[in-house]
Amino acid sequence: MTISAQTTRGRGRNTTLLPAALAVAAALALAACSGGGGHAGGSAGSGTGRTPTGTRVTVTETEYALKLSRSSFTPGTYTFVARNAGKVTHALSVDGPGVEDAGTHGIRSGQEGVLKVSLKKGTYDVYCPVDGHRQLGMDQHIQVR
Ligand SMILES: [Cu+2]
Repeated sequence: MTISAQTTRGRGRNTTLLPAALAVAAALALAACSGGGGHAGGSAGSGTGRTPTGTRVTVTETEYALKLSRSSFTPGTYTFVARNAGKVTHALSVDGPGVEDAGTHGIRSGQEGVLKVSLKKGTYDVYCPVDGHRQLGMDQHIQVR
């Protein structure tokens, strides 16, 4: 991913010299911040001044299971959108390296909750913090690598 981004920007650099070089430096700084994990949303434009929202992951919640829209994760920013497709109130929490007790409020049936987290390499626990739901199966481990 990083390599292709640099190649694209490298072409621009040949046409104009100094401003383009500065733009490349800025772009690289931004790329370093966002961790290079999620190219889905943001890398198309110049990127300047945009707040990265990260890779969107939909989590469908039912009684009593979680279904994630993606199974492979690289370090970076993620926006988890928890969709309650069940009948009782659920919520979504993420726990792991650098992320402690991050969670949504209670999400009623048919509604959505949003949780933005920054993931590093390691194992994270994605679960529903409503009493007993985690033990009933609303619990998934994800590997970030
Ligand atoms: Cu729940």
